[in-house]
Amino acid sequence: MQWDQVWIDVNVATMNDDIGCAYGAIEDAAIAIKDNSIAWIGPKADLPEFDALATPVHRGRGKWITPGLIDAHTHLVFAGNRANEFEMRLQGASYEDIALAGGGIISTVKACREAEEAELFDSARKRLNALAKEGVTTVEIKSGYGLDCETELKMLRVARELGKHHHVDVQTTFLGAHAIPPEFKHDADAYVDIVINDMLPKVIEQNLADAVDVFCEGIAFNLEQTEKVLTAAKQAGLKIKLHAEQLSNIGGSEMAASLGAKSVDHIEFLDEQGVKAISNSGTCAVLLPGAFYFLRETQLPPIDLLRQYQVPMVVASDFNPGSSPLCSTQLMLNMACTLFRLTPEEALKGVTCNAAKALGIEDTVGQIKVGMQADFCLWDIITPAQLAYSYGVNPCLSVVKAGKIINQ
Ligand code: DI6
Ligand code: FE
Repeated sequence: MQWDQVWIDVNVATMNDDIGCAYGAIEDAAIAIKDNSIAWIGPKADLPEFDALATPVHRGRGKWITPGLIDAHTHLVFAGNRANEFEMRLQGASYEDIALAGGGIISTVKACREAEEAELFDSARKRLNALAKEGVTTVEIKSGYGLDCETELKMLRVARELGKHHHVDVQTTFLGAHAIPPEFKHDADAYVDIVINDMLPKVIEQNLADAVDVFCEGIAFNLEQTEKVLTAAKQAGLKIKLHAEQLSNIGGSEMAASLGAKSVDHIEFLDEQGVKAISNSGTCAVLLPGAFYFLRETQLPPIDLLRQYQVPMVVASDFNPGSSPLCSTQLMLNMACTLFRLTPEEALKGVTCNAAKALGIEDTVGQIKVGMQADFCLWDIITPAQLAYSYGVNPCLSVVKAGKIINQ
């Protein structure tokens, strides 16, 4: 066998369901890499003979390997911060009160419109570095703090550039319909027309987005407006997803499911009918415990129903300056378990195989399986549950991205 590198003395949480045990675990395993992909994975005892003199062999000293982590929902590109609103909320103002008074998303919009592209890039790169150090190898980044054509395109360009200059793969999402901009305060429909007829064609022409998202909510876009945007995006061949049922239930998830959305995100207020709908359409449920925690929400997402209807559950940071200024995918593993009562295995699926599904990239990443891209992390842990159990001392020892060992 001719391989580019081999890993031995490792336990591997493949996250491959076909293996038929928790975490798809293979203890005392070996992994062989060829041309950036997994060429062989299995018990070390079964490893075919290979030219050990010509092949770099890495030893994991009995530690665990998992797929590279995937953060499937972030708003990583933004300017400024909203610490003042945090203080207001601690004095009793609600997230919705602040948004309705012209703060919230709109205050970040003002900062982003003023920011130079280079400034947005530099701050976003720092955040991406923080995620990468924790083992993230793929991240989704949304626009949505521009709300005018120029700034939305600027945000997406920054997100695309980050992907080109960083080992972390970036999936970009156009979220032009994130909030109603002040200029259209009394005519949201006119803004939706601009999103569809002005912004979306440019986003597509410049190949700036892999998917389109909308904030479907009482304080943002209604069902009809949301459907228009998602339908236009779908017709243009883009993947679609939705911020839905975060603060109330207005049926966004069901509508998104009927259009074949990859995911519905937040979904604290999703009911059984909605869960059935997303289950039937193969739509993933993206859980965002950071926003739940930071906004001190009390309505829990319907975890038992999601389990009952076998909806793939995803865990993501929703990293953003307003509702989840918590730049840590590892922290989300812990919060998904403590706040939402996911098992550590469910949480880890949420940042690996299921996160890949939500992004529509499950054929290349999210599991350690022959033929998939060689994206994985070596962790200083003796049981996979430790990834969700403890937080603060980063257990990430090594990151391999597309077969390359990353020094960071
Ligand atoms: N829901 C959220 O939690 C974020 N966006 C959204 O639609 C919040 C974004 C922000 O407050 O800046
Ligand atoms: Fe979000």
